[in-house]
Amino acid sequence: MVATLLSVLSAFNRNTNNREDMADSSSSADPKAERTFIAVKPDGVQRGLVGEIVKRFEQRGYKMVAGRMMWASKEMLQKHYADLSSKPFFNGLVEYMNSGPIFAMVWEGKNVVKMGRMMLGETNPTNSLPGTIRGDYCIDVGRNICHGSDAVDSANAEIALWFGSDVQEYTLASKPWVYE
Ligand code: IDP
Ligand code: MG
Repeated sequence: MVATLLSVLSAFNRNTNNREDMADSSSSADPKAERTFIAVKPDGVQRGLVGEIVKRFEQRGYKMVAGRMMWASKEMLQKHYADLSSKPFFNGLVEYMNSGPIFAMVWEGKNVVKMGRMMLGETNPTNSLPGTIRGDYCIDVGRNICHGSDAVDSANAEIALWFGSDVQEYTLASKPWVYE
């Protein structure tokens, strides 16, 4: 009886700690557990670039902890892009993002928010260097094929919006070969 109670208590503790870890996964605790929200936009999906974009994050050594094909509602996209609601391109942006399915992902690893943005390139593909995703695969700002969170806080908010807590906790076998 006592043993059962103790094991229930310790499971409760583990769960509580997990929730704290998840909420705080991008900052203090483990720098290797920083997370970012990356999405292949409808044009990237239609152009067959999902695999290419996934490959680049995998090759770098990052860990995918969530990934799903989704056709986002306009309401969802208005929430996701709320900070841009006053921009003249806002309605067009929501239409574009709602024009087909996207492939939404969460990637985890050291500095993944900043590195993810560098791997994507500049917002306007014509300013993106070759070698970046936007610099290699697109031209117009309104068809820039991928999204990446711009800061740790916005990443956590976007992950919560798109995936809630449906993110996988696991260790990649390659971890000791990627991190010293
Ligand atoms: P980001 O995606 O690089 O973070 P944001 O400024 O957050 O860039 O803009 C969100 C998205 O809105 C861009 O990725 C792009 O699809 C679209 N966008 C940004 N600026 C323009 C513009 O001037 N015209 C049309 N679409 C734009
Ligand atoms: Mg942005």
